[in-house]
Amino acid sequence: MNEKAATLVRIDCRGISGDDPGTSDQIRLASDCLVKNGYAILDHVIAEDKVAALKAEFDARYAAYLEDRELDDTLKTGNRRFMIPIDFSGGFADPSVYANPFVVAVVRAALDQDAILESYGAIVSLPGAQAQHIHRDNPLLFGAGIAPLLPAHALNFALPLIDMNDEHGTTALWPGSHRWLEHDKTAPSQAPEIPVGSCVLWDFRTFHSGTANRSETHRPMVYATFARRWYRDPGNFYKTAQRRLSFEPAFLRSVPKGRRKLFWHVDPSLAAEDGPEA
Ligand SMILES: O=C(O)CCC(=O)C(=O)O
Repeated sequence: MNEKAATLVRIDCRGISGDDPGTSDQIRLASDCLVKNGYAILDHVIAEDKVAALKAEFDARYAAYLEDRELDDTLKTGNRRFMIPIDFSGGFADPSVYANPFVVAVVRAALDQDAILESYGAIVSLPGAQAQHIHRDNPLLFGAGIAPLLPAHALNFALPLIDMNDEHGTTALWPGSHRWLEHDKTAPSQAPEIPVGSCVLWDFRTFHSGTANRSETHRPMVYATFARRWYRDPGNFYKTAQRRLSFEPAFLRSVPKGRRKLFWHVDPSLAAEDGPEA
């Protein structure tokens, strides 16, 4: 663990044994960081060359989405910024991407063992995208004052396909804001650099905002929403053509043991079939 500032904790996953990451102190630290700060940064969760291959695949497959217009299956989330569905195929169907062992270990520690993968896609900021409005991913549960005191009910995972930094833009986060009723305009934010191979996880309640993309290239980041089994994102999927999870039936059969439960809201038999990783 390196500490840059009081609240900017980064977990280096290279030191974590892949056999049972759930038992590692580093994963516990990441989960504690989510509970305390509302987000956690995991470095070296995935090989950089794998992310480079994903970027090439993304550009080839989703070229039609790289324009400043909302389509039936996309959502405009800010100036020149869009949420788009990603199919579970090719590199995007690699379990080390959609259900990375380190990420799933943190998710299961911070939510529970029954957590699901609720939606999967990408957020793309186009060149020249302005800073996004400050927001939470959804309103507080029950719209109630007790909601900031509760344990997390959903987390977002963001895996940048190019470095997230001041030039390409990153995601600014307000530490501790998952415990706020309203945004505190006087509170400072953090705008962490997330290099290729690293990722950031944040509590659905944490205030955040994509920063401007000052570069001449688009900045895609893969996202996955992990949630408690009963929760469905009520705000970001209101158009008929939008897809939370997009896959061919064969995909579910390819999900390895130890990960199947992430999909038991779409096929309950997968929970019964699940077990320790093979
Ligand atoms: O683009 C980003 O860095 C954050 C995006 C985001 O929070 C959103 O689109 O809701």
